[in-house]
Amino acid sequence: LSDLTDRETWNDPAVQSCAGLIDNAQSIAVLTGAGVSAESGIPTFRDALTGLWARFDPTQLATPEAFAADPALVTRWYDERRVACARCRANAGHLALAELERRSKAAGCRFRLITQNVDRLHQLAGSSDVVELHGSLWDWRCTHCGEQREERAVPFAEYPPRCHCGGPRRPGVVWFGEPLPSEAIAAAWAAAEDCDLFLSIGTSGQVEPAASLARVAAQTGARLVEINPQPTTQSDVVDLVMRGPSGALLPLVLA
Ligand code: BV8
Ligand code: ZN
Repeated sequence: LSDLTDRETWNDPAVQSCAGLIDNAQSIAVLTGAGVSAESGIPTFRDALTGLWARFDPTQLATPEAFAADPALVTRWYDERRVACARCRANAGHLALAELERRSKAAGCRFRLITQNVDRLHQLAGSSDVVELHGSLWDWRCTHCGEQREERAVPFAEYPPRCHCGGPRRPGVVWFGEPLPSEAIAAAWAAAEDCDLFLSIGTSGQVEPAASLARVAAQTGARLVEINPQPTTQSDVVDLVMRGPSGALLPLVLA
């Protein structure tokens, strides 16, 4: 990210206009992806991946078929991510989004944070009622009796971890090919339709149905802002682009 530290690449006018859009908004929807956790040290899906990720494509491991074929391998991969995440702290971008929620609500502006991330760093930063489109790395569910619990102790002692009923437990995330939780998708769609300002932050916009939210917001007349060091699938529909890291740009917007 070093080449993004010089001021001109942050195109200051964009920071000011984003702040202006926020001040005038009546309803704000934010969609975040792995990029907002990058500055916390959590590798994104499309970065050069470390650990198990170097040898496996997440779309091959994050599937019900992979778990059925090799529950030990898949749960070991998720446990590696839990161990890495357990050491991570929320970064300035997460904290700025929690602050934006507080300011919006104090100003009578509706606000909804929708995330594709499964690390729960938004909640750690103080964001409340986060819509988790893809579940959480910390929730684990028994595939026999269905009992689901948040598990924070790392690492697991065995793979797959077992329920007291003896059944293998799986991570409470949405795998590729699985439907998103109906209440999460309904809340996200409603927020995208209701908002007059949609912030797409740290997502490459390649996973559906999450990637359609920006277009839903655009169709109902919202202004769209993209915060990302790279172009994305949504760059052509956004009104304002901020080409930089969210951990540096968001605090500037709220300054
Ligand atoms: C479903 C949990 C149907 C698990 C995840 C062919 C075409 C189109 C769609 C499909 C297709 N084949 C299959 C599909 C559907 C599929 C899909 O979209 N596949 C993709 C790969 C093509 N979708 C599904 O399967 C979904 N379910 O459709 O079900 C259905 C309906 C009814 C009944 C039965 C079935 C389920 C999708 C959810 C999958 N689970 N996560 C886990 O984590 O292990 S997805 C996972 O990957 C993440 O949650 C996230 O959503 C996605 C990664 O995307 P990003 O977050 O955008 O991250 P990425 O690395 O891509 O990009 C990072 C960005 O950050 C980059 O742009 C980078 O520039 C930027 N960045 C980097 N640093 C910073 C930064 N930005 C800001 N600041 C920085 N510092
Ligand atoms: Zn059980």
